[in-house]
Amino acid sequence: MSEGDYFSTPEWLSSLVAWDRPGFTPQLLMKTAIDVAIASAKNGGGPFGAVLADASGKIVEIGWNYVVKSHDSTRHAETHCIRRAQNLLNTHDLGAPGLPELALYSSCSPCVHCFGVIYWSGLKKVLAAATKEDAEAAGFDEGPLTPDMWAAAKERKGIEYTPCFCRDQQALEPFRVFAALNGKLY
Ligand code: AZG
Ligand code: ZN
Repeated sequence: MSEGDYFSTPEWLSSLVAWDRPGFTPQLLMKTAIDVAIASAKNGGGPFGAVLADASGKIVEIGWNYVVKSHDSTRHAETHCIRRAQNLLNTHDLGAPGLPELALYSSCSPCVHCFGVIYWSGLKKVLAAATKEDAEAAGFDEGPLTPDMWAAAKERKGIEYTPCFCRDQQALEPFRVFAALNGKLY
């Protein structure tokens, strides 16, 4: 399968992630999402990463931004992670009874497109490090997402959103790496 394939994991990412190891703290899970974002930026992807973990702190799936390389405007990190997890777990509903409680750790606040994907994914817990403003300062268009939309997602679907989680922890490094490598903005 090619590196651009949706469901395969390139070597430059599989070796970076500690799969199947419970006990990761939320801080370590976010660090992993940021490390995925940095690796993505260094390997021709966009500077965004996401990790889906269960309540024991075990990584279930990862996603990274590969919009430009894969000619796919929907291939944002969070959307990629959710689609891979749904494929892995054989369900369209990541909140289905019988599944472990799952949380999405994103290196950056989800854009309006990923917000929509999260809304219908069944996920109930989302944490993000860098902010919409950080992504926009780096040149990305995050779309017209406002805080009241997260409030509506909580009210209608019970989705808990935690912004600025570990924002101090290297959260801007993916953007710095991407800029230093003259990554293509879109
Ligand atoms: C993006 N924002 C986030 N959070 N994630 C991605 O993959 C993106 N691509 N463009 N803006
Ligand atoms: Zn997005």
